[in-house]
Amino acid sequence: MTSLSLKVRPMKTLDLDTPPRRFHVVDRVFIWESHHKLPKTRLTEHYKLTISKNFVKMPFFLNDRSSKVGVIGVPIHMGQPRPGTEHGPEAMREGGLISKLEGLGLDVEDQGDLFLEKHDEDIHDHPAKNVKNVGSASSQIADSVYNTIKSGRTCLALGGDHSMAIGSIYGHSLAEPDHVVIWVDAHADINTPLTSSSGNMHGMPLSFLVKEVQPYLPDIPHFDNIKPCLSAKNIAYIGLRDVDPGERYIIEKLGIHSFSMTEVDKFGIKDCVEKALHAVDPEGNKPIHLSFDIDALDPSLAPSTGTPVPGGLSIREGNYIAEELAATGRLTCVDLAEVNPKLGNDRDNETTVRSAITIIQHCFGNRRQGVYPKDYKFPIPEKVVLPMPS
Ligand SMILES: [Mn+2]
Repeated sequence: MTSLSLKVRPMKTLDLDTPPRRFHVVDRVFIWESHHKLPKTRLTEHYKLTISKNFVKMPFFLNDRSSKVGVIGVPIHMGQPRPGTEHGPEAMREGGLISKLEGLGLDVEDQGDLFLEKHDEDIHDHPAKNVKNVGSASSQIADSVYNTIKSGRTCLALGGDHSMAIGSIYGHSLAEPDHVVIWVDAHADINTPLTSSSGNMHGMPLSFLVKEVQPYLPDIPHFDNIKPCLSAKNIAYIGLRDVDPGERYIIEKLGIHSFSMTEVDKFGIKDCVEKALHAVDPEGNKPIHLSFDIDALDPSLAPSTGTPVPGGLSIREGNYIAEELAATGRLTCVDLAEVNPKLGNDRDNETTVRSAITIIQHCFGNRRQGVYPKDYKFPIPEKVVLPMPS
């Protein structure tokens, strides 16, 4: 067995002859869940340990919640004008998502697609389009995400356009009021109905959710069930590269943490993820909501999406974000938005769905170094009994 020396904050060093059996990582700090050498009274606490460089050799196991996933299909398209995002969940399932998650040793409960209420008569004189449809869908999504998280599962919400995040983040907040949000996207999606030039609500979800933005919103009918539930300081963006003037203004005014592609280029993805996690939750103990817009990735990796912007994240950067968030052990809800199988040709579709599935797998415990499930049995040959020599 490897010998490890672990520093327990603030000052004690433990010399261990065996590595910890289970652990998870919080912002580069490992929380070690149990070890026979610790006095019993102290086992109830979580020890914060700085870790030796040997950590990559240790097994990575998911905790209780992260090993159980509840999948919800959110076939919403009313937040934007291009038909097709309602087929996103179906495309990801057909791409083998569920069996790939099960292959990671996860307990997966696929709840199917939400049957979203459809209102043929929406409101036409509001600066935001389809408020009635998006409003009623949002409360359905919120209920479903709330129930999934309350049942002890990590929620995976498959979009659907990004207006889905109104409901998923609000539902998450009902279950875990303390949660923080990492928003990975080419766009900031924090337009108010008054700053948006298109009126498409997939560019506005955060404006309805952030408390400090509320004074700048006009009345939004049919949104009575959705309440602002986020503080500006609990959001961090990664991947931005197409931000409207009103959005940039509000990001600066409220001091929202933002790691645009410029910061990704300048500091590298490792620093951006580390800083983003630290910015939203310096203590490293809050539940995390990842809202991942597939258009955060470069269009070469995700061509089948409504608003592609060149110069996006590589698949390595996307996977890294996902791996690091999973490693916190605090990822409680993941949105994967804006896959639109009606855009582009078959090959574009395949590429987009493959990228989306890869990102999701890394959110749920897959690691590029390789993984094995907790109950993995290494095959050994049956014992051969050799005849005794006569
Ligand atoms: Mn988006």
